[in-house]
Amino acid sequence: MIILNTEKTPQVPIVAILMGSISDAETLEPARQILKEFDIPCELKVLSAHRTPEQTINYAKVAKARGTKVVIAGAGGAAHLPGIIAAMTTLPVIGVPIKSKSLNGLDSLLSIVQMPAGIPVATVAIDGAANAALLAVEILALASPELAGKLETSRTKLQEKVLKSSV
Ligand code: RP5
Repeated sequence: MIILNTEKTPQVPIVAILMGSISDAETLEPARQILKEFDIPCELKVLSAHRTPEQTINYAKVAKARGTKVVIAGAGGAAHLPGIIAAMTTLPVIGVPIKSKSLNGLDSLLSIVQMPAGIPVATVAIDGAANAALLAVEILALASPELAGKLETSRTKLQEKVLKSSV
């Protein structure tokens, strides 16, 4: 059973939200919001596969031992961050391709999605931070009936919202 929010002890980041640059933070904000709604401790960190390769590798190497269960990694352009994280840990890694200025995120998408066999990165849509967080919740819910229940409620609310939007 995954232990979720414990107020008295320092929070282990159950989900790590990593980004290649602070310029990605706004795009990844929906992921932070959703994890907050599900009461899942997370931490946000800027780590670049290219600009801070050693720190990135070191972070990935110890993430599992720290208690992190899922990594969300957003990056744009030559978006190697999710791939290098996935290479250095067996934690599930969810990649978020960030919309880039020059190629509208197609570069980011292809960089993240085309991983070689053996090192998976679950890739969501361009700027798909919300789905990255929900996928992380779904993974965590496998070991948490409480979270699974919250997910069911969330789906029901979504259905109601869609049905109500009909005119
Ligand atoms: C990538 O390069 C980042 O993930 C970001 O999306 C992109 C541009 O970074 P900045 O030049 O805005 O720092 O590493």
